[in-house]
Amino acid sequence: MAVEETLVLVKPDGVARKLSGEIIRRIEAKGYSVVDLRMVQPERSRLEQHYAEHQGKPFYEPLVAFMLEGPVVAIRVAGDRVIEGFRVLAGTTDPTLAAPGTIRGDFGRDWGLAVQQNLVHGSDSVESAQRELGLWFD
Ligand code: RTP
Ligand code: MG
Repeated sequence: MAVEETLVLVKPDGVARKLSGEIIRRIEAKGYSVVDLRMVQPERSRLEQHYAEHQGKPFYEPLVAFMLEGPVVAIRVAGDRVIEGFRVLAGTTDPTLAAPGTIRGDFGRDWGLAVQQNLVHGSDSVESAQRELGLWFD
């Protein structure tokens, strides 16, 4: 057993489309535990820290602008190998390419929307999870 914690964000598109409950349902159906949860209207500085690794990339500014469009739901999720496991539940970054059965594959929209509108974020390593959980939860 490798019990881990990860940060899941329901991004502004997921909140606006009222998919937060469905996303939490899938997390719990997989057997993971919701340990903490809050709705946040992030300020730019928090997003700059969250996405520090992407600064300078072409999609960075559109990504930050998109994340400022509305509230996000931040979820602390615990479970065995949950960091990797949630990313499998989410599906690959581009919703067009995400497999059916995944959150992005089932609900991600293809009609002219940018890749950043992909419903969820999940931490990608133990180090990222610790850093991101510290950023979104006190
Ligand atoms: P996330 O961090 O949100 O869980 O997603 P990820 O690991 O699958 O993707 P990552 O490479 O970390 O990128 C972070 C977010 O930036 C947006 N993105 N847009 N080419 C593009 O327009 C592009 N590439 C990435 C997505 O919102 C992605 O989730
Ligand atoms: Mg990432």
